[in-house]
Amino acid sequence: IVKPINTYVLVEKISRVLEWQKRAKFNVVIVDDQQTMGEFYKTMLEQAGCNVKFFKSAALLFNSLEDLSPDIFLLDMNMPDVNGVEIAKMLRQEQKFEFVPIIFITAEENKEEHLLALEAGADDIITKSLPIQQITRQINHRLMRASELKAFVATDQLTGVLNHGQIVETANQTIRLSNRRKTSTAIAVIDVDRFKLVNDHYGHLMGDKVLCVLGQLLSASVRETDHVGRYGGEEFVIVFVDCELDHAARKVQYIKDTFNRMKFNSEGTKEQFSVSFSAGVVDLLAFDNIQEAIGSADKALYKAKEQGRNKVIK
Ligand code: GH3
Ligand code: MG
Ligand code: MG
Ligand code: MG
Repeated sequence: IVKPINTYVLVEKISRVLEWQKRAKFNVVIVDDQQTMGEFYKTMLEQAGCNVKFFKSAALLFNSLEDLSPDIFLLDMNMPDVNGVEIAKMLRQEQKFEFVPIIFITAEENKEEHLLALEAGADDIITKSLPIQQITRQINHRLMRASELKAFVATDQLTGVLNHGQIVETANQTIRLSNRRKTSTAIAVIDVDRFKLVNDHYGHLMGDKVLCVLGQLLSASVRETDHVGRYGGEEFVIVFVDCELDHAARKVQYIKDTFNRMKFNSEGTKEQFSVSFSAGVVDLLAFDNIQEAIGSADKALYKAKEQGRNKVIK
């Protein structure tokens, strides 16, 4: 039984008590058959800076599922048509939601029921009898952990840029978006020149250092909305969002010159040396998928290598 609550007064209080970090706008999906309950959590989380979608039944949720990319699901357990445990099972079968945290907020106190929910794929069970501050803190904690994990899984550990899987996925999303909006997006494939020699002359650790510096230089040189990833080995990819091919090529040329001017100090051989890279740049709009685009950028890159390296070709 839910007591009537003055949502707004309570929300005010909670936001002040929690001093919720607003750094990220999290997407929250709530499923609860009770309008008051759902709206209560919705308002509370919106006050905390989240984007919230509230559904009153499983059917309504599954109707919109394709368009959702939630950072967390908050599910009620007992609902008249399809209950929360069944919803959790179905969500866990979708690859897209495999790792999205599922929290049950429920009046159900029966531990057996809780166990079933956990087995269905839930991460936390929170009972509605808990103080509201406790509930919100638990949700917040789960969101923070999930976003840390997501960032960790997406990152290349040597260089700090996106890893192979993530840059490919991000580039594919960008292709779809720019095709729909008819905006220009360019992609650059960058390959360090004669990198094998760097390893052979100065050692693998020095090679790693060079890759790390290049990754940082690339990240620092592009816009916040662009994407940098390590495609593999000594190859990097940059996705220039909302950017004409010519502009992207000039930008890569500029980064190339900056990189080439950098001096590395080899402790082993007491030598100073510099490194160059070659790059191929193409317009993403000309391609349906990222594999084709990268293939074409690779061809341009190959030309740059043939023409003596330390070059950018579009
Ligand atoms: P090119 O100018 O034609 O690109 O010559 P290259 O020597 O750069 O090309 P090649 O593909 O022959 O060599 C790439 C080298 O990069 C070989 C591989 O051992 C090295 N490499 C790949 N990943 C790493 C890494 O994570 N760290 C280090 N230190 N070396 C790496
Ligand atoms: Mg209910
Ligand atoms: Mg290579
Ligand atoms: Mg190379």
